[in-house]
This record gives sequence, structure tokens and C-alpha cells, in this order.
Amino acid sequence: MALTENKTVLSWIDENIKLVNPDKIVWIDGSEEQLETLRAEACSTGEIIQLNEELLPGCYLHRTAVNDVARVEHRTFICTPTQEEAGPTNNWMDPAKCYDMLHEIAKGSYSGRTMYVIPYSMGPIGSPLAKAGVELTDSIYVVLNMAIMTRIGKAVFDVLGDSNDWVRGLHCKCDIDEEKRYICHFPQDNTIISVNSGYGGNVLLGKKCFALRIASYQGWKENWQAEHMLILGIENPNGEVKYICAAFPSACGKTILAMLIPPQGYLSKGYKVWCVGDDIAWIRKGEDGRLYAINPENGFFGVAPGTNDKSNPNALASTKKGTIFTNVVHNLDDNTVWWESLDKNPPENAVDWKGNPWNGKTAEAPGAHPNSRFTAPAVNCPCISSEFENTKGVPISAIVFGGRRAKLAPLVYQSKDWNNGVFVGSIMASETTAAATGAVGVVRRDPMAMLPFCGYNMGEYFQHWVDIGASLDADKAPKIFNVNWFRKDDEGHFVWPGFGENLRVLDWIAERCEDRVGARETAIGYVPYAEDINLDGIEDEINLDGLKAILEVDKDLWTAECEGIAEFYEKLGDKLPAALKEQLDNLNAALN
Ligand code: OXD
Ligand code: MN
Repeated sequence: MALTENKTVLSWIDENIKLVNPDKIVWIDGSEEQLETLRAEACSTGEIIQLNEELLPGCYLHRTAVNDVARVEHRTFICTPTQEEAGPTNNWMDPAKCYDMLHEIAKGSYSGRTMYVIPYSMGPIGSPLAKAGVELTDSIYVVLNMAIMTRIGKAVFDVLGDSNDWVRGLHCKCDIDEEKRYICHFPQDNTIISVNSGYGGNVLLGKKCFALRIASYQGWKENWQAEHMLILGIENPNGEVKYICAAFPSACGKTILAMLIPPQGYLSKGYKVWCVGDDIAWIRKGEDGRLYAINPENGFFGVAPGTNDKSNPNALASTKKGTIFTNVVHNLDDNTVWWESLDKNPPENAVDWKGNPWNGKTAEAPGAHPNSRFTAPAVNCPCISSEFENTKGVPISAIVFGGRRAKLAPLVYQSKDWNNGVFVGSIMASETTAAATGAVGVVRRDPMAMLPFCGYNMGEYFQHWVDIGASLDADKAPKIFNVNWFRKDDEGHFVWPGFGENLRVLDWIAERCEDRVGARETAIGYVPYAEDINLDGIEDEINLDGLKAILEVDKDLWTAECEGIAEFYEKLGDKLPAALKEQLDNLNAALN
């Protein structure tokens, strides 16, 4: 039975029923009872495997098709009426042509299958910052993941009422044919269509597709922002909490930073770090003129390899119940899971991510796919913020950008003002690591970490940032910083210890927000005096001279960098905001 009388929802579902021709329709009401029935059904068909009820209660394992293990940026399209609206950094297709192509692929694809109708909310249900979506899918795996990553069920429709402000999402597994795999966004229609994939980032339509690509477009039109940012709170010994939003390209440790464990010296003084979100922030001006952020998600879709009780104990703890693992190793001895770097005891009697027998002592290939994932409820996280469900969001004191640069960017610097901060975000770049295919150490520009996620023209997106700043009083606007945990010495070793020690840098940032610490003005912005970064307890790992070295701003390197920035800006043509062109000119002038 339909869970809503909203005519816009019902007519859209009717159209899609005619298109995909399901055998059966199931409305997802959000009840535990219904989810339990679906889990049992998915276990009976082998779609998921129930794990050890004692060690991993409520946890399941799923394997995707081997050709379907990651987001597919080259098959992801922004379908705006003109190509210019999508801009030079997005793949574009004409909307009418794209709908025709997708409808041809989706036609009849639910025959013999069930259509699940998932009403979901991005953000706490009823929050003025939240938005509703409906995803149609033929995959129980998608339903179960959406039930972790978003707030689902009838309550979403109750809040939506008869409003037309909701995002349409059609997902069709079809035959998981790579040649016909498309992830398409129609920002003007609030619509997403994803075909021929069963992998999370392509099919959990609330996440990257809605909460970033469609939402960034909505934010542009409605005067708010959807950003690829973690949100964390730092509590000082007086109990004051400052919230920071931070954007990093992939492989820079975003989830680790979001759940940081303070160093011993900070813990004993009473410092705490609270996680509000690890991937996405929706940001809007509040009544008091400050910017407030919510995490639109309700869970973590984290990369498993690299997660262990040293690198990120809070993330690991989050996966101990109610979690779905995808493409990790199945340990047959105790019916648990394993992945590379989890510990030094790979199981010998196991099954790898492809479903083949695997022995961790003898195998040459990794047992878990490098992009294997856990989908874990946010409430499981030991450091989840008490403000996680706050419908108003949390007030943002600082915005932090970052990347992986062996020589260029200092450990931390503060932008001179808002527009200079937008410039700092727009020139974000990271050197590629061995984790990705292709050459290592190549600089890849990823402005605000939004390159694959901005649902409209990147030049307009930069202008939107400039406009948001212009709408804020200078004393209310978050201060903008850049960090680089990855500076290397001449021998190629990382100089900064990273992980929990990064709190020492966040501490400086928090102090700067209150004007409680000075800084040295350089061509690129304000850089700390080395003495102001607390090295107590890590003097063995880094001394004052080492710290000074990674706070250096090398004029020659920055002059060369300006050429790379100019080249990137060139691509944006006349959509490049004049304010950013001016920032680049200023930097060039300051370096000379
Ligand atoms: C993610 C990503 O999965 O950014 O969060 O790719
Ligand atoms: Mn992400």
C-alpha cells in the first residue's frame, strides 16, 4: 500500500512502473520488522551473508560483481540543458537524448524483480536544512545500505506532505553491464538515474548523487552550500566546542581526521574531539548570521583497507554491529571479516572479495578489494557528537582545505580573508599515490575536493562561494585554512607524524579563530610561528627545526605552482570569477 498521497510522488512512481515493469512493489516503511524480512530474503538468495552473531551482531557481507567495484567518473553525467551549465569539469549529455538512452536501457528491467520504494531524508527528519528523496531500486542490498546511510521510512513522507521539493532517484541493476553503466543527474528536474551498477557510490543515490551533485546545484539556487567536507567539534578543557569543516581529496585521511583520538597530553588536559560527519556537509546561514552545518548522512561508507585499531579505532568500533561489509575477506573459521592492514593475522581459511578460496599466508593477491567498504551506523561511533541530530546544525568556526603535497604547501596556513580562502580552496591539489592507477606524484587539481561532485559549472560554483562570503559579516564568517600533513624531507620521509597529532594543528587553528595566537604574514597567507605549535610529547619525532622546515614557503615552488593554477583557471574561461583572477594576480605580485 502506498505510504503517501503526494501526487507528485505517486505519478512519478506510476511512470516508472510502466517503464521498468516490476513483478511486485514494496514500500519501505522504515520498520525493523520489514528490514529483518528483507535481510532474511537476501540471505536466502546469497545476496548477503550473515556474519557471526556474537562477534559481529547484525552484520552482513556482500560481494559486488567483479567489474563493479568503484564509482565510475567517466560514466557519470550532469545533464543540464546546455553544456556550459555543466561546465568544463563535468561529463555532459543533452537531457532529452540522455533520458531516451536511459529509458531504453531501463525498459522492462525489473521483470521478475521487485521494486522497492525508499523514502529517505538527507539530514535529520524535519530539520529546516534537510531534504527528502525517493529512490526506486531492484536491490535489497541498496535498501539495507540506505537504511544505514540515511533516515528512511514513512516519517519522511509525513514531513514532505504534498510538497514537490524531493529528489527522484531511479536505480536499475539491469545486467551490471559496464558498457551500459550510466550515473546521470538532471539538476533542473531534481532527478538521478543510475543503471547497470550495484556498487555503493553509484547506487546509494542519497550520497554523492543527491547530497553533493544535485544538492550543490540546489544550494546555488537556494543560497546554501553542499560540500565534500567532514565536520568535527574540538572541545577544550573549559568545555567550549569549536566546529570545523574540512575538505580533502581521497586518500588524505578524511575519515581518520573526523574521528581523531587526541594525543595523550591533550587527553589528560581534557580535550575531546567529536565527529559530526566524515564526508558531506550541508551549510547554511543561521538566524545569528553565522554559518551552520549538518551532516546529511546517517552512517559511514568507509574504505576498509587501512582501517585498524591504530589508524582509526573509532571507525573500527563503528563496524562492530549493524554493519554491511562489501568486498572484504570472509574468514570462514569464525565467520567474521578481514582486510589488508586490519591486523597481522590474515585468515588461512577464507574467501576473497571475488568469492574464491583464499589463504592469507600463501595468497599473492590482496583478499579484500582496495576499495572494499563498510556501511556502519553513525550512532555506533564512540566519538559521535551530541549535536549529530541537532536540526539546526552546528556553528562553523573554521573551514579547512588540504591536500597531499610533498614540498609545496606548509603544514598549515590561514587565508588572508574570505575571498583569499575561496582561492585557497579553488587551487586544492593532491599528488597521486600508489593507491590509484597511473603515475605516482602527479599533481591532480581537485578544487574543494569537489571535482567529481560539483553538479554545475565549476566557475559558477566558485562565484557562489564568493557570494556566500559577501553575505556574511566579516566577524561571523568562518576563518579559512589550508593544511598539508604530507610534507617530506629530502630523504622522502614524512616529517609530520599525522593521525591524532593533527590535533596540535587544529588547536592552532582554533586559537587563531579567537585571535589568541599570532602568525607570520607570507605571500600565501598567515603561517604559524613554529613555537606556537605544541610539540610536547612528540619531540622525538619532530623538533623545532623540523617544524620550521615544513612551515616554509618556497617562493620558487609557489611561482611554478601559479603557472599550474593559471592553466587550470584558463579552462573555466569567462566563468572564472574576477575575484579569483585578482587573487592569483595578487599572489604572483606578492611572490615577486
Ligand atoms: C567517497 C569518495 O567514497 O569520496 O566518499 O569517493
Ligand atoms: Mn567522499
